[in-house]
Amino acid sequence: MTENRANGTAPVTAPQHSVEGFVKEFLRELHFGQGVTLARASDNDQYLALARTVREYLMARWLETLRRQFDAQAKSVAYLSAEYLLGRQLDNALIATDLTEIVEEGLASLGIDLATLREQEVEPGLGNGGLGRLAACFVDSLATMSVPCIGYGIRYEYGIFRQTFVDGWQVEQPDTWLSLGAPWEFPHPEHSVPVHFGGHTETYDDGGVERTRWVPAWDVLGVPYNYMVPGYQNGRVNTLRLWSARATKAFDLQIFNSGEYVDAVRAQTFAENISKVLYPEDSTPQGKELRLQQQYFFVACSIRDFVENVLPEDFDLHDLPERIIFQLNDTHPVIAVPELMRILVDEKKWDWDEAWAVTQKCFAYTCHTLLPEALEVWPVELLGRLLPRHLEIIYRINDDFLAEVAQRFPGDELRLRRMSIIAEHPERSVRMAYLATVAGAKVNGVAELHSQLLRDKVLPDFSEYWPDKFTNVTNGVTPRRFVRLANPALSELITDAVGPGWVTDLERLREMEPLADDAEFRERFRAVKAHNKDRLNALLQRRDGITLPADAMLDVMVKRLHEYKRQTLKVLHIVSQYERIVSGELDPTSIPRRVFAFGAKAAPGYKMAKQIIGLINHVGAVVNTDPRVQGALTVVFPPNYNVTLAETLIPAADLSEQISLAGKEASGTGNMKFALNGALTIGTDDGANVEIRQLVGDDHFFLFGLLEPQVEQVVAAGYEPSRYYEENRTLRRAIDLIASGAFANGDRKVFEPIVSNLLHEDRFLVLADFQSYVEAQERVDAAYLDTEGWTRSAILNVARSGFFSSDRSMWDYIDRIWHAQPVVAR
Ligand code: 26W
Repeated sequence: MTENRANGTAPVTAPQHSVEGFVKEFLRELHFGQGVTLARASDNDQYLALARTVREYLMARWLETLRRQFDAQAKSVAYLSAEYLLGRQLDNALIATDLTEIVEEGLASLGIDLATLREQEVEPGLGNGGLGRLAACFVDSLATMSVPCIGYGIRYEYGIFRQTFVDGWQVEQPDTWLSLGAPWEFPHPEHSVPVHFGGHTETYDDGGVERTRWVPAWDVLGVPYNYMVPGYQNGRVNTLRLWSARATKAFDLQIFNSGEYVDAVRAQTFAENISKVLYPEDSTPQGKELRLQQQYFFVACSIRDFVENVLPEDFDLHDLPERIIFQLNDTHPVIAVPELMRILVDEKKWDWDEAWAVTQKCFAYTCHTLLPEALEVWPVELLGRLLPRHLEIIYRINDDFLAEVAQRFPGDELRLRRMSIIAEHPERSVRMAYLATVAGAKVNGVAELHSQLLRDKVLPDFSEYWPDKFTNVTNGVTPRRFVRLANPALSELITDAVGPGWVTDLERLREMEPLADDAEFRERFRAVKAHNKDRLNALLQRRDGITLPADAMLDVMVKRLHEYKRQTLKVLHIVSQYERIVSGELDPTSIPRRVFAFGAKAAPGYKMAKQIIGLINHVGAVVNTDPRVQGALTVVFPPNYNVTLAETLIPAADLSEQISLAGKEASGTGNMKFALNGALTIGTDDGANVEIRQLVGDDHFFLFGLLEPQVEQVVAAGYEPSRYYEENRTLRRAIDLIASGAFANGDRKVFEPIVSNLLHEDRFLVLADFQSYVEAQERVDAAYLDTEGWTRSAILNVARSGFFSSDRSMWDYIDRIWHAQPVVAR
């Protein structure tokens, strides 16, 4: 694909959809693409040739999609996201093209095992967690639904760090995902876009009108890299366009002129640093200059690209809202708002009001958090230095907005101060969520509870001011990757039960409900779980040398390590079970054997999170080897949890841990993946757990903990965690055991920060919810002993979770926010 605008008929045909057609093409790629013979080809050569062969099958569809879209002049969704956590591409492309069997057979005829080649692919980990994975699910759904969408983001050279453990402590390694070749990307340096930074602004007289121009100090080039986003067996391929920073010619000249050649070459990398590395912070933005550079870099490229390359040449920008909606994935791309204003007002010379009217219709904002510390603010000093014109534009937007508010609420000074986009304390800064809310046509949260709290707690003045602007779209996950691809055995069972249509119409899972009462079906369902556990066991052995005990309940908590998610609550439960066993209070043969599996990365600078990882590993080392436990409890923590590991871990799980403090987890999406794969949830009334429980039913969900309004009350009454410690013997003994150094070779200092945080601060009410959690876990144990009852619940979890397809989320966005249409084949 070379030219966005091209609408000529491309004489491109896919290779034959047959074993012979595939083998011929594969060998051609191996010989002419990789330059090796089969006899000499490494696994990596074979993988690269395979990837290129598979993408050839997608190419004609991609070109045809572009042509159709151009002809239809339809409205497109431009999803602006600083993160896309895509996962491996090969398998997804294979299921999208229905090539899996052909490829398996074709490779086998050459003596090659498809599974071996799959393992070669390093997933593009261009995201931190939920928000990045959601973006990947959404672009998958839009392609599958034939809705025109272009995903815009950053091609980080280093994605999320690779996590290793040294003596149980997290050590980060760089993620070199590009080092062995990147067969899924299409670079287009000829479509590079310049992006400017720094400098100053000046006004000038433009035939009697005073105008402003920005005189930037330096610039970089954004090089687009295109990725295919194949729809599921629908002949459609959308585009994900990620930007990579390069030094510009002008930039080169300026520094090369100084005569310091070697320094000049080195300085060039300064520009290229912009897309060098993904910030591994999750939920706590650090306000770093490079991060703001990244944000502006990718949105400036994206808007320029859409306006100049995607739209027809003679396009009247007044009609922009009919052709585009820029969806802001959290506040990270919000600088796009003043950028579009700058283009319209400074470059196109429109009136301010005219430009603002169009801009307000082109953006919508999704908020993904409730933690106050996760709401991005940029110091005015920094913003003004890096983007002086944008800061002026933000000031003007704020002035106009506050003038409007003052008219509606005369004399209400406090309200103006509360609603100002510019915060004065602790330092003058721009509240990006407020800017997004003022500029966006719609603002949405990501689960019912979250959207309600967003209205009532985070943006109350704004929701009072614009009640209709606020809406909810509950998150979803793509059934292609998280059921069809990740769980082939369950997929086959479901297809047997309800036919193949469920993959693109997930509510059809409902038709399975009656089968929960069918003993034979339950038997088959258990066989699927057992098979998936074997598959997980084999992977963990290969990957980490971990062996899982046979016939154990698999209890899984996988998500970023964050205090609000409360991995410590889970640890306290494990330690307490262990303590009760070794003290003789609990007979280990009286409870179902359990494997506690963790997966979690901690932000490298987040000390407490790293401590908690150390604690989990150290508890595991003791519990797993104590003979008194008799194998009743096993803790496993495979390092480097990522999308690829999730695909094997989630289908094997019996129990899903969703135990955040009520009111803190915006939605969660792992919770949905587990339910769809037949795990039961133990969870608080938080995020999308609320909706999961409503749908699957209370009898098939283990609810515990304070409800959100109760959390408020407990905190307001002056929460004292030490009281729970003193009053609850089980809790006290668990904490005392950690404090004693039992998990640190007797060293009491190692985990002292965790203990003292729990006893004296406990921001996330771990101790307050402990008893309720333990009781819920007792209900889990009892339920698990009733094998038939448990299986029935698991089947009902699958059957009733169709709502959590990201296809449904996309229809909701289309209805409530985008008003875009699918483009169907003509
Ligand atoms: C570095 C700054 C920063 C700040 C916030 C980075 C990343 C964030 C995100 C908002 C964190 C995130 O991923 N949020 C998650 O979004 C998911 C998708 O909507 C939700 O399911 C999770 O509940 C929410 O934590």
